[in-house]
Amino acid sequence: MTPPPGRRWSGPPDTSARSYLYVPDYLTAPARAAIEAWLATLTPLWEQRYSTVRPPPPGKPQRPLLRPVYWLGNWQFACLGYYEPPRGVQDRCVAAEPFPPCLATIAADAEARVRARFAPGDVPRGWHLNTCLVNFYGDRRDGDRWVDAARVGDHRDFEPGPVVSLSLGERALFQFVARGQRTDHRPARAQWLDDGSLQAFGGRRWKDELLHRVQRVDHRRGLDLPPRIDGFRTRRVNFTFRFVPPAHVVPVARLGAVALADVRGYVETLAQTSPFFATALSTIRR
Ligand SMILES: O=C(O)CCC(=O)C(=O)O
Repeated sequence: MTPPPGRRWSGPPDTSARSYLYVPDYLTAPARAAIEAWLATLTPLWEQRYSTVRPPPPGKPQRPLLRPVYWLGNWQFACLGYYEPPRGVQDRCVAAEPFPPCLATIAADAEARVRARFAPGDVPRGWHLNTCLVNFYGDRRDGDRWVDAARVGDHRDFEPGPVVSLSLGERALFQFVARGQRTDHRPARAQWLDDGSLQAFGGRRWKDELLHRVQRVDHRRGLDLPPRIDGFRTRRVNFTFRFVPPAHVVPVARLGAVALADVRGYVETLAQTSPFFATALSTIRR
């Protein structure tokens, strides 16, 4: 933003150049192999947008999310609403599995890169990457056709501080856009997120003023990434690392009754393959 003629700008400094990072070819071959081996052990969830045990909000039809997901650190179930401080913090972030070693190493390295580069004011006190959303992008089977579902609409990530994202598989067109901008308008910034790349962004401009989206994912390499997911073929996996203040992460057993009823079925499903959620389930069955 430029100051009005004849006036010195007294607003907050523009930190957008410092507080953005893109590292192509970030992932080494051994790190990739470890992540793919870990991915093969997962059973992602294909959540419904709203509760399946209560009616959806008026005028909002129930629908499945566009893609299967997995969360680490804490699980933000879509039916509880995503973490959105200051008001949307209670019963939104349910304690989940810790990062496996192959992702913990990357989170620690990414944190160090962010601290070394980003404007200090864009890294809140206590910020560390304790949450990860694993997004599976690909084609969904619809009867005897495959439908491309590899995109994410305009949104903000409300977790405080920088967000770091690691991409695997086909490259994705990631765009920062002004609010209300039509899809065919020029984005404020576009970045192809290549296979094995790391992106990080923080600060007012990237986190608060602009929205971001995944416009499309290439379809060039015929990839079918792990794990096997019934009715879905994955050609890109994205790991978005974030920070949720620990005080806002709640063990499943401490959820309020309504929230617990909303997520119990998901926790039962996760418990079939995740020792962490099997233990969590045993604490609510007593
Ligand atoms: O897949 C990506 O690159 C971005 C995902 C994203 O925007 C999000 O998880 O909030």
